[in-house]
Amino acid sequence: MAKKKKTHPKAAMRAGSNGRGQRPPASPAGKATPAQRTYTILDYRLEKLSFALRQVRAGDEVRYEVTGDLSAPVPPIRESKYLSKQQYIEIYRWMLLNRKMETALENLYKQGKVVGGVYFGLGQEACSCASAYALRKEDWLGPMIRNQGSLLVRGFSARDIMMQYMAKAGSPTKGRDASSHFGDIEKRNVVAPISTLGDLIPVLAGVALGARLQGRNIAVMTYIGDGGQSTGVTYEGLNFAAVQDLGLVLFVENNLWGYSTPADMQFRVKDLAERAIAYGIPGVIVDGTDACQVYDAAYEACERARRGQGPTLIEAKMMRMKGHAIHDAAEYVPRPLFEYWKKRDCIARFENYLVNVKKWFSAEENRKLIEDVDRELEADRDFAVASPMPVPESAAGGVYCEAGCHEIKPKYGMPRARAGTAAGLKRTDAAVHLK
Ligand SMILES: Cc1ncc(C[n+]2csc(CCOP(=O)(O)OP(=O)(O)O)c2C)c(N)n1
Ligand SMILES: [Mg+2]
Repeated sequence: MAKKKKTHPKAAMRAGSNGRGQRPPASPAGKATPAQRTYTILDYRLEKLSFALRQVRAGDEVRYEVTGDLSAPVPPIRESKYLSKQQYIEIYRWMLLNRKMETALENLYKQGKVVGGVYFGLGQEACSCASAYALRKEDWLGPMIRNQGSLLVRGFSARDIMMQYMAKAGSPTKGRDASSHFGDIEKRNVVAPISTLGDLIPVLAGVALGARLQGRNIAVMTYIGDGGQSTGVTYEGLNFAAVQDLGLVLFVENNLWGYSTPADMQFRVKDLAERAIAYGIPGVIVDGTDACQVYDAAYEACERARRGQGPTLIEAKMMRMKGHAIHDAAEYVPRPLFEYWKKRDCIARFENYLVNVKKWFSAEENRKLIEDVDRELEADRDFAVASPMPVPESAAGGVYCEAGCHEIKPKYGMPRARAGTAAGLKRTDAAVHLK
């Protein structure tokens, strides 16, 4: 006899978690009473998500169901307060390149040309590209593995990224790493992704502190997922940045899944931006599929950072439209959720906005731009495929310290530190601790 499917009592308790629909009202009128404090979270979205995921267990089987309304109309793009027409088009181009490069990588993997796995940011291109676009040359970026679009915006080419995935001799790590663990601390100001979730946060805070010691306030941007934000080091790094007023711009990429764990089983707050309250820093929510909202929030946070006013936490809500990596078919994701987010595709909506809503761009110009991206990508892919693998002897290089390889040069000037007695503090150059 077939087993009757039953909802596990714990699962039933979890239904609609993240506090949705479970909070007591602040007061009968919905306003705070004198005994309650209120906090503000800036919310740029034009659509509030009204669904939740619930776990259903039947025997050994665990699956997820969506509860709530998935029929809402697709929201429009929110006009940017800061972007020029030209900048809109540039961001659109980066997003296209990001997506097309990942499609090319998927094909290269299927052709057996990729060494290791491939990680995708499908559906998250607006978040990667429009956020990094807000950085200036002197600022710093610490991308995570899905932020390949951020790497493109920051000056790496699709060729670099494809060569890296194919472990080619000419790749950024010369064939030593088979995914995106590479950066550039000399020219592009990019810290390599760190796989240990959350560790980029204190590292980037340290970069901001380093610049501060050298007399500058810069913006340092990094990302953490809905899963990774639960790590202890996220708290430590962000709290340190908050206390020191360091210019950290932290994008919490809430793409609803951490591996196969839905966000509803990862945290109880309604919005991850609420975490900012506990750090004593501004929290902002954006629709991560709207490049304008992402850019505006990033721009404001970067400006704040450069004024020396400290970190900002920006929660970008979106959906990881593929599995964790290429090996993961994401069978655990309820299909209607994919359909819902497919309608909210960040590139299709942005394209429609530029061509049909703003009419800044004719269909013909759009076609030319797409062809141009395709041409660039094909040339990069062909170059990457044809380029050689590292010679075996090269594996011995870079293992032991070579002359000058541990020398860290100050980037913005010599550190300035206070010296002297408490009564008569004066500013001096103090490079001594760097030696
Ligand atoms: C400290 C730590 N714990 C666990 C892992 C293994 N791990 C790698 S990615 C991942 C899921 C991350 O989910 P999320 O932070 O939501 O990012 P997403 O993949 O959705 O972008 C886990 C658990 C890790 N890399 N580091
Ligand atoms: Mg996630």
